[in-house]
Amino acid sequence: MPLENNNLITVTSPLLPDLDEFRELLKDIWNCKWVTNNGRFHNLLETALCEYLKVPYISLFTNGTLPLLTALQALRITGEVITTPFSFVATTHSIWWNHCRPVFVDIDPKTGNLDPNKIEAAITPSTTCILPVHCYGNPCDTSGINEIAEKCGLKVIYDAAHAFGVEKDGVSILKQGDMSTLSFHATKVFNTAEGGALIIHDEEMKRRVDNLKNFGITNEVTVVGPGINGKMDEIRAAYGLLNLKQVDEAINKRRQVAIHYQDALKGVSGISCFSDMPGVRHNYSYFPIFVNAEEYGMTRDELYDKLKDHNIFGRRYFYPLISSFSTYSGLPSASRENLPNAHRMAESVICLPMHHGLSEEEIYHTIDIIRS
Ligand code: T4K
Repeated sequence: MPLENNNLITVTSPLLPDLDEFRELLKDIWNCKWVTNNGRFHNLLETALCEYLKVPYISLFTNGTLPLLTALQALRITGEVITTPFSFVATTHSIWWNHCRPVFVDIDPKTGNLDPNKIEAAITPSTTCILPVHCYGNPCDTSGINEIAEKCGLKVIYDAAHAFGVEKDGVSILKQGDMSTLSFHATKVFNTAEGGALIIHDEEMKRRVDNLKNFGITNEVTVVGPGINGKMDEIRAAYGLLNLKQVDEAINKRRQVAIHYQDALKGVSGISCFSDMPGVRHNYSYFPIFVNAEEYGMTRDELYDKLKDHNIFGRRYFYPLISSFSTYSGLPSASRENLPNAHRMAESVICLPMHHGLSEEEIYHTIDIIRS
């Protein structure tokens, strides 16, 4: 773990609050001595995020994995859950931790997201839920997914860990499905160092989720269910409040980085990237490129290593596929033949450095290495 990484170009870098302003908020916390359990900054951040994200209810968590676990609990999901293999392991682990069985369905190569056309064939009498991911912040085909869910009586939980602030046709994509989860990890567009949230559509469910993340406690002498401890503390909430003030500026800077990459890589044979999706306000959380080894004259891994040799640390998100890990590889739906598009994407992707702090020099250094 480098103490100073100034000469490295990393895949991301956390958006940090202004230190003086953070010190002032820390003084407030020190003075009132209320450091967690629904404190003032926690409640202020919930209100501010509802306003920013244009959603009715939010429940803050200590990371982006606990909201996934809690959403499955809150909706009492059992049996089989249809999901994507092309994600971070937390998505599938949350299903496993709830003693449910993940069923992998292939992705759409145009978006990297669960392909609705392939979902119905995977539904069995045990299926109760679909858990798609808005991968890289690209919105899923929510109408296709919702149509199947309605027809078959399934719940939908969107893992929106990458999709902070993403809108489609002017509406937050967090409004889709029964619930959506967010991650506020340091590597995300909006971060509280560690943190996360669950987006909820009604007051009764908000109460249930708040209760589940506080051990199931309703008052000093009553515990109504086997809850967990998922509460966000005051220090992270204060950090989040300050970061929220600068997140739009950070997204704008990310957009500029994306434009530079898109323009400069357009003509490079064997390198492709996603096209802009019509009507989508993107957050540019990642910038994946896909390497066609034959056309490019170098494999994905050779390019990845070459970038590293020049101190540019991209990441192969999401390689290997979740379905390839030993916990899941024995499942029938994990077979390679069932997931051709996911394998192709996992084997060709490199996420290039993408964050608010990249200089033009760093962007063009990366582009030059890819072009050379
Ligand atoms: N669902 C999805 C779809 C997700 O992608 C994730 C998490 C989750 C659910 C679960 O949310 P959380 O429970 O994590 O909140 C990262 C993150 O740990 C993880 O949050 C994220 N997805 C996943 C895609 O990526 P790594 O292993 O890539 O992180 P790391 O430590 O290698 O950092 C990457 C680069 O970021 C470093 O090279 C430098 C930079 N960095 C990182 C940290 C932590 C910094 O500059 N400062 C930092 O403090 O996993």
